[in-house]
Amino acid sequence: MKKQALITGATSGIGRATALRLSAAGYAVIATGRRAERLATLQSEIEAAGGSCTTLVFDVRSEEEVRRHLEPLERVDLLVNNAGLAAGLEHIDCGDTRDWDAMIDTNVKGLLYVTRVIAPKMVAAGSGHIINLGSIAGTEPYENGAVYCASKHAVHAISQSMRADLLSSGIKVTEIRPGMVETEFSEVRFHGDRVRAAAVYEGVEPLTGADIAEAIAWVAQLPAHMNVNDMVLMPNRQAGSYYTYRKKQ
Ligand code: NDP
Ligand code: 8X3
Repeated sequence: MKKQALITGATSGIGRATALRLSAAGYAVIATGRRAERLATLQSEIEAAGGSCTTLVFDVRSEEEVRRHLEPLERVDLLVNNAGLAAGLEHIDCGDTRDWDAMIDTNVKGLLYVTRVIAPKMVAAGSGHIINLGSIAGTEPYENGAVYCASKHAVHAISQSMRADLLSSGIKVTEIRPGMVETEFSEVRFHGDRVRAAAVYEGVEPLTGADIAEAIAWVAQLPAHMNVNDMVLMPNRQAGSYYTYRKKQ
């Protein structure tokens, strides 16, 4: 029987690439997100390549939706808590509280709701692996990013505590903490402004969703006695939130 991998936020970017990569590695994929059409396309792509994919359409911000869709799952061997976003880039005195709610409700509470349903299944099975998508923003706060950085600091803290909580059950917890990855992330952050989003990646070759998926697939196939607690990944021209070398165009 194939191992089951549940990936939240599989309609785009890192989550979509991870679903494809884990399917290629032999997992039966359970792909989730809010955009049903995107999930249907992903499912067709995976099935055309001979893989197995089921899709679940729900919003991780709703505890009721999370429970309704995930409680019926019999087994999950690998959970990739990926769904998340940045919304806005402003000083704290100018931020939109609706953006703040979206980030905290998705990046922190959504991750917790999903974990609360899946972790007991792993504990009962006596095995499992949870991979949380953190960020370099989880240890390096930057100007204009107070709430996004706070949400990823929360993911960093939750990942460390979860690892301790689940030690005796033999469940691995890994936090993947990327720097700059070109996905729909910046377009979402700038509320659909593609020009502003493109400027984020000007003069630098960013990582891709497939790069992060490769790291996730590697971490997931390690022997049972070996875990990666925390992995930081950046483009070779980035050294942190404030240090990016950009080639003049
Ligand atoms: P994308 O915007 O490309 O993908 C985000 C995914 O999250 C989408 O599939 C989206 O699906 C899903 N999502 C967002 N909100 C919700 C919600 N309320 N309920 C369910 N799903 C939701 O961005 P990335 O792939 O870049 O981001 C993935 C993760 O990686 C995030 O946690 C992000 O913080 C993190 N990250 C990204 C970095 C980057 O530079 N790109 C760097 C470091 C970390 P849908 O809209 O269909 O619901
Ligand atoms: C995404 C990376 O530095 O743009 O988490 O916030 S950053």
